[in-house]
Amino acid sequence: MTIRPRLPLAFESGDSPGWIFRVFLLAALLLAVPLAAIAGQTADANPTHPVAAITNQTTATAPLNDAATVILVAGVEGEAEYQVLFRQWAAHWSNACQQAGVRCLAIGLTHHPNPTDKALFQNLLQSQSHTNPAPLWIVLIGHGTFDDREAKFNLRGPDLTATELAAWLKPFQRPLIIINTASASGPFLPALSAPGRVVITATRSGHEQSFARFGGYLATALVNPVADLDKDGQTSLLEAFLMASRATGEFYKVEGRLASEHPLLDDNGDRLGTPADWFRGIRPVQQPEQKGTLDGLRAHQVHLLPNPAERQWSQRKLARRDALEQTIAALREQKKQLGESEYYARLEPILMELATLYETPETPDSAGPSTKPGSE
Ligand SMILES: [Ca+2]
Ligand SMILES: [Ca+2]
Repeated sequence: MTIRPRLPLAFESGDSPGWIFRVFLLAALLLAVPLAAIAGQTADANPTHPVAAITNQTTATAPLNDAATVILVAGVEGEAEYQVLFRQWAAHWSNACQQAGVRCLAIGLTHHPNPTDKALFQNLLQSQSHTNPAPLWIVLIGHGTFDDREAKFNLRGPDLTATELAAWLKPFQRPLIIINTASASGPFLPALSAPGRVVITATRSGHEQSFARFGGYLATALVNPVADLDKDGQTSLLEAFLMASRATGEFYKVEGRLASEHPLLDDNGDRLGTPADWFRGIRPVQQPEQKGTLDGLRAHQVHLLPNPAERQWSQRKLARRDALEQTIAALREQKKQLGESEYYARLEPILMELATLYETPETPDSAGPSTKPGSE
């Protein structure tokens, strides 16, 4: 199977089309050789991770990539209608994981007073690899509260504060994707924002305390091909966020109600979230402050269910590709200061490495050392 290079999101209309064409023509020529070695890869076994009172869902389709893990945390439902909804959303996630061959661990779907769900969650996080190049997804489904000082996710038993979760996640060097779909989840975004992480919240502040519907739309958008805006055969986390945010807005519009939730995404570690309506297609056209990088690039590199070509890549190789794309994005932001010739001089070796990466058959050591999330 041949993997085709994609035009990095970092490119925009200001880049010389002719120059980009030349580099990608070279990449295309390199790719004329079938990647026979990739076709011969065998699937990794999907490891199981038995933890008390946690559902461990094995997969029907084992992944070729190193294993990513999704931890679903279902909070206290309150009323019966929410129990039905939260379980539906969790089922959507579970099905998506199964389809993708991704390990899915769930907390809060079974009743057990001891240990508390909070303790289970903390122990489960501690037991996860802190350095695996594969992403660790943390998905909170439930209700939240905010008392003007601290946002909390409401668990059975003791609640979980944004500050506590931030402390638990501090030792992790691996890519983290943290999605809090609860009401009043906004303060989780600045608390958890860091380089190498994608943070999504259902609300833009702690004051949006009504039941949030965004989580339901996101759970169904994750593997929905309709959300695939750039038509590369896979729905990125950014694309799912955009679709779910727009569906959420549409719900309130159709109901004739004032929207009580405004989802945000942060993936550049600047503690500032970007809403969906600041994107045109998959490109951000506005940023919270006129400095630094835009949100969206990293989230567009993350796919719960990659297309068949990307499923052949190891996580280390994907991480290198993603890091090169991030470097291009950072370089592009310096284009004016650098001047055109210096900009293209610096761009060329990066694009050459990207082309070589696409051309090189997958071997255990071909991708080189893993990139640290913070360096991407
Ligand atoms: Ca896509
Ligand atoms: Ca941001």
